[in-house]
Amino acid sequence: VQDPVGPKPPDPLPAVDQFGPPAPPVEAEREVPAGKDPSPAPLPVVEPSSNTNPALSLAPATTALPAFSPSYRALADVEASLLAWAVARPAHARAWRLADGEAASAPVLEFGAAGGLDFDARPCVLLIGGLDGQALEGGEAVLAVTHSLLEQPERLPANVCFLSLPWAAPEALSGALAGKVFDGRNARALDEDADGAFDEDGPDDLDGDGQILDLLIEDSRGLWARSKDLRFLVRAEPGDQPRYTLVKEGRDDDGDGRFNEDGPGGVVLDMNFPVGRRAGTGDARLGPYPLSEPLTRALAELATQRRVALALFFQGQHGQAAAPGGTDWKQAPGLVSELDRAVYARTGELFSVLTRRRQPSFLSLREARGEARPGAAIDWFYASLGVLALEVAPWGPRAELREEGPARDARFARPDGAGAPGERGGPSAAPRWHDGARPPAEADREWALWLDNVHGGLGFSAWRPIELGGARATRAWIGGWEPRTRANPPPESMARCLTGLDEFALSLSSALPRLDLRVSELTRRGEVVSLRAALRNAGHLPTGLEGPPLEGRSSAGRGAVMTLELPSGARLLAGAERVPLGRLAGQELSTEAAWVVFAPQGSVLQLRAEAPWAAPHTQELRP
Ligand SMILES: [Ca+2]
Ligand SMILES: [Ca+2]
Ligand SMILES: [Ca+2]
Ligand SMILES: [Ca+2]
Repeated sequence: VQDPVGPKPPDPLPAVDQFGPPAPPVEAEREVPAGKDPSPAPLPVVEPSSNTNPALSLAPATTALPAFSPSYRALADVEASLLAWAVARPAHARAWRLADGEAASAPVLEFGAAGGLDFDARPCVLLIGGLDGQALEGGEAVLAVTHSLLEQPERLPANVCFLSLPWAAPEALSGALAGKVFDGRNARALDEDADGAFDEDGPDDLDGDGQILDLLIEDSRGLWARSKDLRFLVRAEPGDQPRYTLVKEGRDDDGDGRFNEDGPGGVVLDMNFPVGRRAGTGDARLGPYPLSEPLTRALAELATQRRVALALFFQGQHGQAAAPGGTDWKQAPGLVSELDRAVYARTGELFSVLTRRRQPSFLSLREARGEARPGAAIDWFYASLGVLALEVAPWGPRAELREEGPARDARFARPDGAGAPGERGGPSAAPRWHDGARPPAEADREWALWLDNVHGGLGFSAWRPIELGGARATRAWIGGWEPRTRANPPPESMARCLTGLDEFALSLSSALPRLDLRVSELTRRGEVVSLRAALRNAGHLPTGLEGPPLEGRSSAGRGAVMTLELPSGARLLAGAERVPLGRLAGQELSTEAAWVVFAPQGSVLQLRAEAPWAAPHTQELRP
């Protein structure tokens, strides 16, 4: 599954089943004794600040944050917003650029609660928008979450650092905003068809209507056939006729018989990571080698330098929160280990509650997207760094379908008759368009429900015949989803599809583990000191993840650790200097460790606790 690139995968922890089936809510300060099987509680939702009366709001450190309202905006506007927010919140935020000095760099806002540890020593939450190069609404999601968190900085969890990158793929997002880039590729020129010419055959506006939609070409070897819904296609099966090839609207510019086989760009940054690349062999979007692009390399370096606990990638058009597994089939064991699936299931439930969207509690990236996603960033963040990485899609058919209503089919209510079968007259007319045997794929059915019940049936351009010219008399049709319907939300849906994402990000980051040392004995007899201590995880998420189920790993590694540091003149008589405690679940108390130390009077011992997702904690002991 994983190519041998990037940091070593995390080591497994003792096989303690810390997560069983979901349990009813429990009190926040429940303590789970060591060795027991703590039943998992739902992750708590952070309540809105109780200090809601503006007259009573005396938080002095803040000035007015410039207002924010979601819309389609350009990179310069994104960057200007981050700079303005950093100026308005000097105690909490600073703005900088990732891959500064490269052709494409991405603006960053780093922020967190005032006071406490330096930002780069804190556990870190990444909020990344549009790394797929398509999700402009992902950029708006990161801006909206960031703005909401900075509006009430007193709600920010202590000692957690947030890194917001709203436009993580600036070249492709700029292209998407201008309607020129459709598949998320950056500006690197590639010769996809290896004919020695670069970018010689990209999409064109064939019918001059100002839009580039889809082009359907009748082709006996095509991969697509009709469905029962005349708008949608299904994957062709043996015996299906006629069949179609589906491409972006365009002509065969170089006359090689293929359409749009070498368009502008480039690499999809979200597919440029080292995990699962074999599934995308021959797909130029993955790039020539893992982390080949300056921005993906800079992002990976940043992630390895920081203590990243949580990474939310706001992108995709499935409207759900997807876990790693971009190449996982439903039945396969999958990239995410059993133990970690339970953690992901709890985040999925939290997402459901806070966004009021129905979704399966565990959903792999491949299931959510309905197709393989090789080289996906979340797969690498999870598999190599043990990060709780999720793809959160603000937009999707369910973003506005929160309650089930009676289904209505707007195709029969269109006054202009659009949606009627695309036919040509005469004896050579194409077979009727709506005689497909199979229903559309599930995703298409959901989008059809949104289109008809929420969007009044507008936004899908009915297939209409077009002359392609050239030697072959090929039948072809232009049609499909119009811009800002399925690939990105209509402008009026933008704010609605971001609802609840700020509370989701805040609740997850507030649930990160917190280390609490419990010293149960500290006694001195002459120069001999006896010490007993345990470590409690006072947060609601575990201290880290197990990582993917890979063979041949040793069992030391990513759990919580207590370390006893002695001053000069002192020495250990019994007990270990470094005590690995394994992974601690939310609220779990570790087993107790004991030490006997030779320590002259006046010695100061340091007991230090560390864990992958938590701020380190040191306690001074003066026996
Ligand atoms: Ca070429
Ligand atoms: Ca190209
Ligand atoms: Ca057109
Ligand atoms: Ca061509």
